[in-house]
Amino acid sequence: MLTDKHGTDGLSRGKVAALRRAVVPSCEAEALVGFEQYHKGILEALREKDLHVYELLQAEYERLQSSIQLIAAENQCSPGVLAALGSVIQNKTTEGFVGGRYHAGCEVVDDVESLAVSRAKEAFGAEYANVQPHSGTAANQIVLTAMLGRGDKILSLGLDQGGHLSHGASVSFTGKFFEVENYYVDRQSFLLDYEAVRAKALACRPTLIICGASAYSRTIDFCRFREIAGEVGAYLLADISHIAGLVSAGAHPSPIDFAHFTTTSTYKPGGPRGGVILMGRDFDRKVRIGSREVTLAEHIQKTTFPGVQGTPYLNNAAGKAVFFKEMLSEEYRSRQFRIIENAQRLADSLAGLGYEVLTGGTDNHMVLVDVSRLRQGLTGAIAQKGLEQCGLIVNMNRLPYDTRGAAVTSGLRLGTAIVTKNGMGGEEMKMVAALIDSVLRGVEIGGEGRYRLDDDLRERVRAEVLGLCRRFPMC
Ligand code: DSN
Repeated sequence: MLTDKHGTDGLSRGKVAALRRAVVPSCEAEALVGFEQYHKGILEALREKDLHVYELLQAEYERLQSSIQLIAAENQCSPGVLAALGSVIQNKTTEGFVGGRYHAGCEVVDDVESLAVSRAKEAFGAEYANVQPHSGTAANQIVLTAMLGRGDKILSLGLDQGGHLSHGASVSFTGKFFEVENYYVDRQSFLLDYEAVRAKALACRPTLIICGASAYSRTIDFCRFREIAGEVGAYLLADISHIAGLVSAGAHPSPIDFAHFTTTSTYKPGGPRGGVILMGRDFDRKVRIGSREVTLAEHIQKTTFPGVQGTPYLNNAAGKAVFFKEMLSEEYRSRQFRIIENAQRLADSLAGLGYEVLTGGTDNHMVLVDVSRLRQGLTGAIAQKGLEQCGLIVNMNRLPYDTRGAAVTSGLRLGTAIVTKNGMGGEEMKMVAALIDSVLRGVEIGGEGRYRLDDDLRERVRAEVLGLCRRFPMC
């Protein structure tokens, strides 16, 4: 059975009660007490059994509570998602999909996976959702394995232009098994040039086009990409990992009915680690695989298991179910618009302080800054390390046409998802921009990547960062 059309839309609590009676026939009340005690004790059990790991987890918690997280690829999941991830459901082994499992004892996890599927479909307005991919990269691997033969051609945005490793980089499996052609952003505006994408597609005739990026701060025209794919007879894959939350909330146009396949990681929009494959109107389109005709959805299921993955991570499926419900809430949806407002305020504040913000601003959660234009010798690497010492956590990023390598870079990529979740607004974005500016103007730059940060400057910025962290703790 496929889960696409057959997910349990809103598994009622009455049905859950019946399911519990079926799996625990005679001791329902005791089972409930046992469940709560077992899980309440998990941190204590870890402290008792492995103090070393316990203290490392504690240190990570403290790091997060005392620094400002501005990495555009990061987000912060809720305690509810954490609880699902750390529950006994992680112990269940099975293979296959709901209705076609290869192990006994799946009556509970089947409902968990079905719930995650139906909520994912609702959150993204999709006809099909597959919550089994272990990551966004795995989701892409499944789609590429399903739709391409060895040596078939992909057209994608290059990694050094803002694309992603799994979109065809030579160092990834995609570059190894497929022929890859890239399209580029415009050299002056750093914007996608759709006419150039079309010309490249007409020239190279790819089997599959990938759109979506990990370092692009402007709206992506998925409709235009589908027109181009249609013109050359290619499949279209939209990887929306970075903007999935915005798409779900309507804060960025959705690719669901334009792309044949939409993929996303689930942690970037604020859920558990993992990936999802979604499909809109093309989900039941027929394709010939060998001698059989199957739908695209059926083909993706079979390629997920047994094609690419083994047993699904059912604790992640539970975490995804919790997260997709959160995505449907008014709080989550309105937050996505505030994330963009905060990114725009951060971009404007940095531009006002003399920074070169790529494309002149942002339409999403991300701000790309060319720090090399600020001062002679300043690189993304120095900026990242100097800011880290002051509690401002960012990541260096190669910019399109960057002359520096990936370990040095000319750019920084900043994101506003976490600071927004923790309650910061426009005024705080202005303060954060000023703190970044203090560090980047104050850092002493030596030769060959060396730098020195004055102790007083570090302590002053650190104190202001801690003040903000206390006002806006992790929630
Ligand atoms: N895809 C990488 C990034 O955008 O930084 C990791 O999430």
